[in-house]
Amino acid sequence: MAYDLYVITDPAIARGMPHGGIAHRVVEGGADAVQLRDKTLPGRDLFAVACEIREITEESGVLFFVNDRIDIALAAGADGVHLGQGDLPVREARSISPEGLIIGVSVGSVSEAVAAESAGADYLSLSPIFSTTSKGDAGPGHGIPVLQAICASVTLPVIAIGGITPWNVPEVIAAGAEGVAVISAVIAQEDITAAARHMKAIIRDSKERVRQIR
Ligand code: TZP
Ligand code: MG
Repeated sequence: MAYDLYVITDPAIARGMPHGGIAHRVVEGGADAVQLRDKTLPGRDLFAVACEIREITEESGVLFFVNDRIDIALAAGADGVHLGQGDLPVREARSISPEGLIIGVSVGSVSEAVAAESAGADYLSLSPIFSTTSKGDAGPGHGIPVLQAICASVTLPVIAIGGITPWNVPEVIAAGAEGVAVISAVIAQEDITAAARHMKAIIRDSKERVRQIR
């Protein structure tokens, strides 16, 4: 499972580009995973968009996640669901999921990370690592030391999210992150495909540097 470049869709940040258009462009730019995140769409519309992204990602073997809504993830045949600390608990999500559904969980501390791992999560995201304006209630960034502490405390892959840019990817990967999840650094850019490609190259180089050191 590759989580190197994980892109979250948000039409408001992509200057009105619809979810499907964003997904199409980031897949072309080499994204490893796409997450559909929309807190405004009614369930039926969210389901239609999820089916569209499922098709786009399936053709290229890109992982597809739905934020918050395990019902939509299951109905659309997504690879997984991404749950926050206020969403359905991992154990309950697991109990209603078919085998193989990937469950990602947002965490903000070592204790939340350890709890999510023992509850059966498949990957974790430290949220937010840096401050961001893309999520109103994200709160202050936890910083690199918390990322390092979480990576040292769990065996699950940890993805960093919040305020990630091409400039801070190297320190995030060096701290132990398996990948980065981004909104604005990719989808707020004029050329979304090129921005994804650039980000992916930086992640690949950063991982290569870490491999050489270890
Ligand atoms: N969850 C935690 S921070 C965040 C989400 C969805 C927003 C990340 O957006 P950006 O633009 O990459 O900082
Ligand atoms: Mg959530």
